[in-house]
Amino acid sequence: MASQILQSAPAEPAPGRHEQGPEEAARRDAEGQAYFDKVMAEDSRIEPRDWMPPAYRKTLLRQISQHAHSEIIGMQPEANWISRAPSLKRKAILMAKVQDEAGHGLYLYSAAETLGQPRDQMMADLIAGKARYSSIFNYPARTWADMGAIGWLVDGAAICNQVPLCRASYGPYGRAMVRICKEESFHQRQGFEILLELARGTAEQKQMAQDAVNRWYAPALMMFGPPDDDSPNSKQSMAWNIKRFGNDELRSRFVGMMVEQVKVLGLTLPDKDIRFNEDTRKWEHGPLDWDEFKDVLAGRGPCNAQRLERRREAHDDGAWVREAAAAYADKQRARQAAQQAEEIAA
Ligand code: FAQ
Repeated sequence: MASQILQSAPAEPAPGRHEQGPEEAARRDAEGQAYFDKVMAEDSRIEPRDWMPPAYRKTLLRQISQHAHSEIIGMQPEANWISRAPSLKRKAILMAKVQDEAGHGLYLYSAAETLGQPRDQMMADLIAGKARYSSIFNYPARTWADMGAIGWLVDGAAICNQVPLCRASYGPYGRAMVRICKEESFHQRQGFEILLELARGTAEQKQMAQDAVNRWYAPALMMFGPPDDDSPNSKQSMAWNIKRFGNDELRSRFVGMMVEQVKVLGLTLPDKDIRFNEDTRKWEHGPLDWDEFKDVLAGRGPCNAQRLERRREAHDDGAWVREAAAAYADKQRARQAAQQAEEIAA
């Protein structure tokens, strides 16, 4: 079904065909809109060269680029602990995890580029402080137990939020999410295992694990975004089959998962109001500090300035790599062109 639809997809005009008359442009837009509506109704997929409403493109670019930036900035709290991990094995695991996050950023920047935004521009917006990234990465990682809490709670929340995105209506985004979610599952397990080992260790180690869970719990719940009543984008994103569930629904599911897992850890969640509402069949949690969330989004979180500064330094430090890669690509192109010219002449 999906492939049948895609075969008849009206494409964006080919390069050089932009100077069409207003009538042709209107006809193309009407055909494109009809096709787009059909894809949405059939819960199928839009691909990069298909016609799409400008607002759909803009929403996807917003969400995918923010998501990519989150993965890249999200490397910092954990990268900071690689050299201090308590054993060679822990260092190797943490290094692999942080590298995975870099990979996620790359898949997502690639997906965003298919919407027409150059990667350089996205990166420039991030380092200029104009782009958003997830609120969660503006909190400090104070102890080794924070590596456990980040893996268990932050990657756990990311999985809960992102598994439904594997079915996002935009093909490149949905496909990138499949691999990302598989890797996030490994990340969550490793975080859980760090906490489990600490929780089964000395009284001090158990306390360190509990303290980390206490500090990361509420920020992890806020990762799902503002309550539905205060979420300007959810309704349209759900109508376009980008988001499949509202922020509150996913937050409630996450709380339900954590309630069970924390028992295995022998720790507690710092929330005395958690309960399962038999009438709504949903998990409920205590109040969250949405003023703090807004402050973090406005750049006033505990680590906002530090995270951006580090990102700028890393960008500057990487300039020679980008220059070398560009010079290599130029050389390859020149070599190929010379080879082709030789073949034609022969
Ligand atoms: N942080 O109308 P909504 C990870 C903004 S990856 C910052 O509800 P929407 C892996 C939102 O952008 C974590 N800003 O928005 C990892 C909007 O502002 P705008 C990232 C937030 O898009 C683990 C405004 O508030 N995951 O953790 C946040 O429908 C460990 C109104 O909100 C994704 O990006 C927030 N938490 O729903 C990596 C998943 N929440 O743009 C390293 C994909 C909301 O209008 C280490 N994204 N805002 O100016 C999504 O699912 C959605 O974009 C939401 C927000 C759910 C984040």
